[in-house]
Amino acid sequence: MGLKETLSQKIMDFRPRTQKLVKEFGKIKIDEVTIDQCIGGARDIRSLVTDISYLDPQEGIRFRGKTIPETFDALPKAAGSNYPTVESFWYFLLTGDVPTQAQTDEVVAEFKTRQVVPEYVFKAVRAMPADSHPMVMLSAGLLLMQKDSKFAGFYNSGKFNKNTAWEYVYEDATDIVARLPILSAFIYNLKYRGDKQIAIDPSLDMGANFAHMIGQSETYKDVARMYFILHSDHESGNVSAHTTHLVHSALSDPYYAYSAGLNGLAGPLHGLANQEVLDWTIKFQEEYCAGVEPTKELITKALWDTLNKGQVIPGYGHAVLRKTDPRYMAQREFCIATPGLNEDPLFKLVAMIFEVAPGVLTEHGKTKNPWPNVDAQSGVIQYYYGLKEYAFYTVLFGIGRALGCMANITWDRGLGYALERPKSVTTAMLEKWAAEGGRNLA
Ligand code: HAX
Repeated sequence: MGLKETLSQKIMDFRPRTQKLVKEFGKIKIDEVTIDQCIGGARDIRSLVTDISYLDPQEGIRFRGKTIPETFDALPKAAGSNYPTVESFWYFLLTGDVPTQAQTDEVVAEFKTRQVVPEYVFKAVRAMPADSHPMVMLSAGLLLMQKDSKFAGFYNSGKFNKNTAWEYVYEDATDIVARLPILSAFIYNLKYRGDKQIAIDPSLDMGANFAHMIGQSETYKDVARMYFILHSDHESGNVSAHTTHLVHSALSDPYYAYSAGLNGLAGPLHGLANQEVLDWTIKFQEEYCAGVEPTKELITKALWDTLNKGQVIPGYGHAVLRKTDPRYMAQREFCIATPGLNEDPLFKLVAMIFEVAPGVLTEHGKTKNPWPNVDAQSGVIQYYYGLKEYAFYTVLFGIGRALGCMANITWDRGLGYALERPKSVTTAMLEKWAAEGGRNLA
């Protein structure tokens, strides 16, 4: 059975579970909301459902029940590599099943038929101001392709049917996942390589082809595979995933939805943090280490200088996690295991920051989590391989995050999730309920 048929079967089998929960247990309480959650970004309120990944504050992310090492271990590997193909991971995220090599090969072949980005997109992105941020180019380039949306076509056909709508989301989702690396490589070459474009190599899997299209080395193929998988999904409450889910809940098609998700990813408290980490680290080298080796004392001073200016330490802290992000650790292990990279001064500096920053942040006393997140480590690897243009790093994140966001909205439609519409209250209402010791729910 191919991916779509397997997915169809899974969705049909799953539907009664969601339907039963709503019908028989719909009024069972699973959470309550406090004033600080209401004002403080809905933190921790259990009001989203996804079976694709789960983020435990202590353990970190599990994709379909598997930790990061278990996921890497279980999936079929790319030819000649210890890393799985992104395509096998896509199959796994969508279905929860580890694909066989034959099933993986089918997805690889399918991506090739879907990955072609229309010429008008390149033309339009080329016409954008040269100093546009690459995330603007990515989001706009994706949105331009909306006219090809199969979901929108189905909706407008007059034959729209809730039961089969997910199939059209799946079609768009797969097109988007396959096309984004091509669009991103185009943006990279346009902005940073004098518009010297490299054609798709149809013999390569997604990660390897991306490396090829941005003129990268053999080793970078694994970097791309690892990076896209690690950044794919972090349950549904983070800004990019939640935005995508929210926008799609209005039955906006996946192009609208993920373009919006990318705009959220571009925020410095979210995906753009990887760019900020490199910026902070390079500036630290320039300002504090001119002619001298970085020391823990210098790093401590630089961290305090940043905090005393009222700024955050990029790459540290997390809204859910309360320990070092396993995505940070997976990348750190890659650095340690890669000859050359493990001796790289920037990696050594980031490793030294890892030794110092949690203590400084704990002493500072504000953040609930003084440990590094995924963004604290990812830029160093890119920089080492010659991707020194760190404004591009969030684009790489965006390619990976598409896997999670697109798998999630395919399931959203499969299970018929409702239009998202939380309720607002006024500050005066909060003040009244505060004075009364809580809202009278009777
Ligand atoms: N440096 C300094 N202060 C920090 C901090 C950091 N790295 N992380 C949190 N704080 C501060 C917050 O600004 C907040 O201060 P105020 O009370 O003055 O507003 C306080 O600590 C409490 O925050 P928190 O509850 O621990 O964290 P939040 O859930 O509010 O925010 C963030 C989580 C990730 C946004 C936050 O830790 C942060 O800004 N980190 C730096 C930016 C970053 O690395 N972002 C990437 C996160 C991972 C991700 O999504 N990647 O895409």
